[in-house]
Amino acid sequence: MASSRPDGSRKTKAGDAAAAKNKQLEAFSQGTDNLLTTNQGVVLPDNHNSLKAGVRGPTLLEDFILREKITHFDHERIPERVVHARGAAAHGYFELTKPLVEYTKADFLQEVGGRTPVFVRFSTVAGSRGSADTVRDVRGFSVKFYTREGNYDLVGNNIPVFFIQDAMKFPDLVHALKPEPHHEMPQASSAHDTFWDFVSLMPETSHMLMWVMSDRAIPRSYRMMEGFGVHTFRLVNARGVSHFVKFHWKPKLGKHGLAWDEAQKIAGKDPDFHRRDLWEAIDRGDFPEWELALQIVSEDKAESLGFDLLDPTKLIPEELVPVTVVGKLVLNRNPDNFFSETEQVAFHPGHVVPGIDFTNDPLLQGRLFSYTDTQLSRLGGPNFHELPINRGVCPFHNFQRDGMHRMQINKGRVSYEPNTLATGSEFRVDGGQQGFQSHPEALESPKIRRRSPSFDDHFSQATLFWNSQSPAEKEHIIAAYQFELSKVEVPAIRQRVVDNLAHVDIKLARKVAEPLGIGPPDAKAAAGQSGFRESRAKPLIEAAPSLSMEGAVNGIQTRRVAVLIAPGVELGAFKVIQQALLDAGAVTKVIASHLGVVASSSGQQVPVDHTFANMPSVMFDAVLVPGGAASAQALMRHGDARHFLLEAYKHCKPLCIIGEAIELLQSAGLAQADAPPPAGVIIGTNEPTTRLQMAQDFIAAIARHRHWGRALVDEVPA
Ligand code: HDE
Repeated sequence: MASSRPDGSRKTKAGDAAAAKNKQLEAFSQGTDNLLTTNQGVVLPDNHNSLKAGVRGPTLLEDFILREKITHFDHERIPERVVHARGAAAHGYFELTKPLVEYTKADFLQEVGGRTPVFVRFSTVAGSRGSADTVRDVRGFSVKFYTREGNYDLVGNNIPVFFIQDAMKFPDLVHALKPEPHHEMPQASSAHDTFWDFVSLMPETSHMLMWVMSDRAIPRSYRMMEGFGVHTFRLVNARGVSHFVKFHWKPKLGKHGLAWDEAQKIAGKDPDFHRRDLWEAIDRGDFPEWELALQIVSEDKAESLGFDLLDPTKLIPEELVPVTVVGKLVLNRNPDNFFSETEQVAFHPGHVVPGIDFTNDPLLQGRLFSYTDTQLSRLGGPNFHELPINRGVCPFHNFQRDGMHRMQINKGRVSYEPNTLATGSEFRVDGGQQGFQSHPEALESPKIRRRSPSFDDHFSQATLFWNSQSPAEKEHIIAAYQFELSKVEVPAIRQRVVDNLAHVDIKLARKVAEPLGIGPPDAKAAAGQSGFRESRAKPLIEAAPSLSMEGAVNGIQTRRVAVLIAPGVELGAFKVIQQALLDAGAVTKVIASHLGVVASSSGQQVPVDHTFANMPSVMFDAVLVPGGAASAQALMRHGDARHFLLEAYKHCKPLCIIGEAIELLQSAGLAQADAPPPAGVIIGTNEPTTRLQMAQDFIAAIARHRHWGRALVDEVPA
C-alpha cells in the first residue's frame, strides 16, 4: 500500500500522478455484490433473525452474529467537525497552465500540463452535519493536492478575509456564532443575539461582516463561487527567494448568488440543494472548473500596499495587484462513499510542500496548531493520515509508530534514528537537498502579547467593499443587516452594530437602523467602546469592481430552466427554445400538475419530469411558459402553477412567456399589453419567424443570472 517505490525515488510521471490517487483508493474499495459475512468472514446463515431460545424465547448472548452487527452499528458515528461540519466533496485534478519556476520550487507548480490529483470539500461553517445548504454563511473551499512531494492542502473560504485577526479569538467567535448554548438555537444562522453581541464589540469584524451580509454568503452553487486562501502565504523558489502570495479560485461559470427569500425557502424544500447540485453536475459530465489565480507581491512591494499583509481582515484589491492565472481545477468524479471520503478527509493548512511556506499572520499561526489537534478527537487517534482519502501518493516513512488504528506494518527492529542497525536507503535522513526548508525569515523582537498597530484600521476595507457594490447589491446588504438585526432581541446590541456601521458608511448605517426600533447610528458611541481603533488608512482606491458579483456574464451552462405545461400546450416555439437552451448547455425540466405525459394541442405526448409541488420554482434559474389557450387556462386555474411563476418573478429570474401564457402575468398586474416587458421577461408569440430571436433573448437574460432591478417585485406575495 503506502510508501516506497522500489528505486527509492519520489517522482512519478505527471500523467501517472493524476491517476495515482484513484488507483490507490481502488485498492481499498469494495462493491456490494458478495455473500454477506461477519467482519471475520464467516458467511451469514440468515440476516433477519437473531438466535433465540425457541422461536418465542429470549435472544441468546451467544449470538455473535447479532452482537457484532449491533456493536458496529452502535459506534457508527464520529464527532462532527466543530466548524464546517456540513460539506460535500469531489475528486478531480489540478493542471498547471503557467510554470511558476521563478517563484516556487514546488514540484507540482513547475511543469505546464502537469496534473495533480485533488480532493475538494465545500462546506458551510455554522450548521451541524444535517443542516441546510443555503443558509447565510461563509463557505469553506478546501483543496487537497496529492502532489509527488507530499500532500498540499489549501484550506480556504469563499470570502477573502476573516472576522478576526488573532487565533486567540477564534473559540469566542465560534461560540458566539453557533447555536446559543442554553437551548441550542438557532441552527446554522448568525441571526441571533450572541453573534451580534460579540461582533459589535469587535470592530475588526466589520469588513468580513459586509461580505457575509452580501450575496456572497448565499451562493447559487458551489460551482459558482470564488475561493480564497485568505492568509498571505509565501512562495519560495530554488534560490531561496520568497514572494508573498494570495491564492484565488475563479469559477468558470461565474460568481452568482441566490435571493435571500429563495435561499430560505430552498433550506426547507431541498436542504441538500448545493450538495445535490455538485453531485448532479459531475454525474452528468458537466465537470465544475476553477482557475487558480495568484497575486504575487515582492517583499519590497508589500510595504506600499497601505495595509499589513499579515492582517487576515484585509485583501489586496485585484485593481492594485492583478491576479495571474496559473492553472485549472477540474472536479470530475463523485466520491464512492460519503463517510469514508468526505467525512474522513482531514485538511490542514500546515500540510505544505517545499516551495510553499507560511507567514506570521497570527490567525494562520493558530490554525497550524488546530487542524491536527481537532482530527485527534474527530478521527480517534494519530493515524488518520493512513485513511485512504488522506494518504499521500508519494512514499512516506519515518519512525512514528503505533497508536490507535495503526494500519501500516513497519518491518525490522529499528524505530529510531540515528542507528546502525537498519540497512537500505529508506532510513536515510535527507541532507537538505529535497527536504522542506523553512524560509529563514530574520526575527529579532521581544516576546510580546499585543496586536501590531499596523492591524488597527478596521473600517477602510469595509468601506471599499461597500463602495464597490452595485445599487442592487447594496440593497441586499441593507436588507440582510435589517433581517439579522431584527432577530436580535436586545436593542442595545442592535444599536451597537449600527453605531459601528456608521464608521463604514453613514448612509448604510442610517438605512439599516430605520426599521429596527432603535436610535440613529451614533459613530461617537462606537468610538467610545474599548477595542475601537481610530486609525483609518487612506485607501489607495475608492472602489474595486472585482469585489462586485454583478455584471459577470459567463454563458448559461448547467442553468436549470423550468418549462410549465398543461394539456393543450403548443409545441412550436417551445421546442425551438428548448433546443436552443440545450445547445447552450442549460438543463430543461418539464413541470406539470402530475407525472407521466401531457397531451399537446397537436395530440403529441410530452413527458413530464416533475410536478409543481415536488420541484418548486426555487429549484430553477429561469422559467419558460409555452403558449396554447387550453394550457394557459389550466395553468391559470392551478394555484401551484401560478405561484411557481410569480415566485420566479419575485426572485428576479429570467422568464420567457409565449402567446396566451401572458395571461398568467397580466392577471397578476405584472405585465401590460401596451407597455414594455419587465426587466428579464421575454414575451413572444408562437409565430415561427420570431422563435429564434426569442430563444436568443431568453439565453441572454439567463446569462445575466438575475434581473434585480425588476419592477413590482415587492408587491408579489412571497
Ligand atoms: Fe478553520 N477549522 N479555523 N478556518 N476551517 C476547521 O478543522 C480553525 C479559518 C476552514 O473541509 C477545523 O478539520 C482555527 C480560516 C475550512 O474539512 C478546525 C481558526 C479559514 C475548514 C479549524 C480557523 C478556515 C475548516 C474543524 C482560526 C479560511 C473545513 C474541523 C485560528 C482560510 C475543512 C477541521 C474541511 C475547519 C480551526 C480559521 C477554513 C477546528 C483555530 C481563516 C474550509 O481545526
